Amino acid sequence: MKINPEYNSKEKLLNLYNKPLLELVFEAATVHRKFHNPREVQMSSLLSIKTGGCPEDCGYCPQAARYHTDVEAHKLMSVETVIEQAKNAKNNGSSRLCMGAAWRDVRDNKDFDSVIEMVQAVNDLDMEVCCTLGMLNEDQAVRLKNAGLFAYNHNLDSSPDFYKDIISTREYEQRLDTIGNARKAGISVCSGGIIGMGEAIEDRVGLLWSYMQMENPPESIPINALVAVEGTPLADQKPIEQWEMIRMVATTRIAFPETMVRLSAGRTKMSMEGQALCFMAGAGSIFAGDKLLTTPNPEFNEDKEMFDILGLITKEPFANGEKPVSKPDEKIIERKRKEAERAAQIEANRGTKVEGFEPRKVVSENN
Ligand code: SAM
Ligand code: DTB
Ligand code: SF4
Repeated sequence: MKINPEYNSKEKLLNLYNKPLLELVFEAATVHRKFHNPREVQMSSLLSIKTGGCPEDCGYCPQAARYHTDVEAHKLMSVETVIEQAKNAKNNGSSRLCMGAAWRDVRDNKDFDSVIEMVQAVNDLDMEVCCTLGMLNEDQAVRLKNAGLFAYNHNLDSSPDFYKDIISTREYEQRLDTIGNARKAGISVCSGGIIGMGEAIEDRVGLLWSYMQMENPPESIPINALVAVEGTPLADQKPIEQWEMIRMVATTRIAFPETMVRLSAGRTKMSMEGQALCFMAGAGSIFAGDKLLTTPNPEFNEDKEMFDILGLITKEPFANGEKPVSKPDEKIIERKRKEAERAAQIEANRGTKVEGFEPRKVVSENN
């Protein structure tokens, strides 16, 4: 049962969201227990592999170049640093690593080759690898899949209507296309949204309704509360009450009984009791570590204490799907072959110095 047939209209979903809170939590907890082990919560880590400087205008995002925030633009992280960070995350109990890039879309260049190598390396560590890199075409999705990518994260963020108030540089339809491309390549889909951006409750339900209409709804739905960042258009947005987060998690759980509902951004503003109700209502994962992509998250020790107090246990990797096999990437092999050929040619040129003739010097390999 990918979606719950009892809630087959927007109106029914809206009534569900508005149910007396404890009734809603009880119903969600009942569904949760049928399909999941309620003690298990997955710890995932986020890693910003390419921070800031993004050309898009997502109103919530501190990484958009056009907003004046404290986030500085960096170039792509090295594969070695990613491996080191992934090992740290694994040692701290994370079974999944989500690598995020502040890109509008993926380009077929050396940076993408490096991301392919990152995916292969993290998959080799027996962690679920997730990427969120912006828009993706079918070929790129296939390369990621072959590298060993477990999931692709691409959020619809809100209802189609409210989306237009938040983002103008990318259409809702384009987001659906990217999700479709990941799906076609056989990658597990992670897609969710943000509450607290000034949307109506109908928009929260509208987001869920978009997923309900999919032939294959996401295996994973992250629910974020807006982290209002100074310098972004949504900086002065009033924080939502944690009851709203609990309602959104519970409604998502009931509507998508088999899906992993992730309690994502916004936990620093929640109490342990508020988070406990989210776990009760079906949240099966948190982001662990003191940083999300660029904004703060609860300290590792705080979460450890919360797990101990609530009797939660961490979820093992690949409980919801087999570990992908990493295959060699043809494009990288071909690029490395050409580079080696060029290097050999340069070497050979050095050896064929003819008396009275100076061979032309090669200034840069990238020319
Ligand atoms: N650039 C890629 C993209 O937009 O698809 C990937 C990275 S982007 C930061 C990933 C997601 O993080 C966004 O779709 C949004 O849902 C979430 N996000 C970004 N800024 C946020 C904020 N201030 N509060 C809550 N969620 C946020
Ligand atoms: C998702 O839905 N939430 C995560 C993950 N997918 C990539 C990102 C949250 C980002 C919060 C803002 C920041 O730290 O920059
Ligand atoms: Fe860029 Fe993604 Fe931020 Fe939008 S959410 S501005 S696409 S990094």
